[in-house]
Amino acid sequence: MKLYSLTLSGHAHRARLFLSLVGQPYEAVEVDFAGGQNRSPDFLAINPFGQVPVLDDDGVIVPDSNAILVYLAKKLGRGDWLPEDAEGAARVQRWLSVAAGPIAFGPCAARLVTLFGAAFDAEEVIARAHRILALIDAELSSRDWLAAERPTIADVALYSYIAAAPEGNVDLAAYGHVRAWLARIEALPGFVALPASPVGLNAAGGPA
Ligand SMILES: N[C@@H](CCC(=O)N[C@@H](CS)C(=O)NCC(=O)O)C(=O)O
Repeated sequence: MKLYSLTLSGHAHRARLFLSLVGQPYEAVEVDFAGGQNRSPDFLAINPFGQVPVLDDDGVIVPDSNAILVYLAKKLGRGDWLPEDAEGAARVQRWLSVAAGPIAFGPCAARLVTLFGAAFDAEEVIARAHRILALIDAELSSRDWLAAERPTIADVALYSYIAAAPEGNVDLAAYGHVRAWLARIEALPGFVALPASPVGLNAAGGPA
């Protein structure tokens, strides 16, 4: 398997994290965004959206981080990470939607402002991040994992941008249940971290 990736991308990290958690060997191909490779004809042929991550499983091309998580869980027969039953699958899907919605437009967008100078309204995306974090914290007050009695791809999908939220000036201090859940994910065998960047609340010398 080949994964087209970008080291600092939280979306790509979701895929790398899950590949590692399930012990699936793969070749990581770093896409040169600064050089415009994601807009090159070759890359647009595999993902017309010009985005990473994209999985190439021996010619089966799967763009989109959440689609990759679903594909891998199904392909590798990992029903422990993605339940087969209707209720279990729906519980997971609910959180994949959260990952593609309020997480992408909240903590992910806030980090894009500090890390890449994205033209979002920082105050608005930070406020959006806090709204979804408060909801997730309440959900995690009564259970260890988001969608089941054990970790699923729902936890993988939400992890990266919540762990990196301080880089977008989103303080996690008020969300004790979320921080405990992050630590549970980080303790899983095969966990790999999203490389830290010294921006936002993690900036050397204070918030930036
Ligand atoms: N829905 C996609 C979003 C992926 C995404 O936004 N990737 C960013 C990097 S974090 C990207 O490639 N952006 C380049 C662009 O949109 O031009 C997914 O879940 O994979």
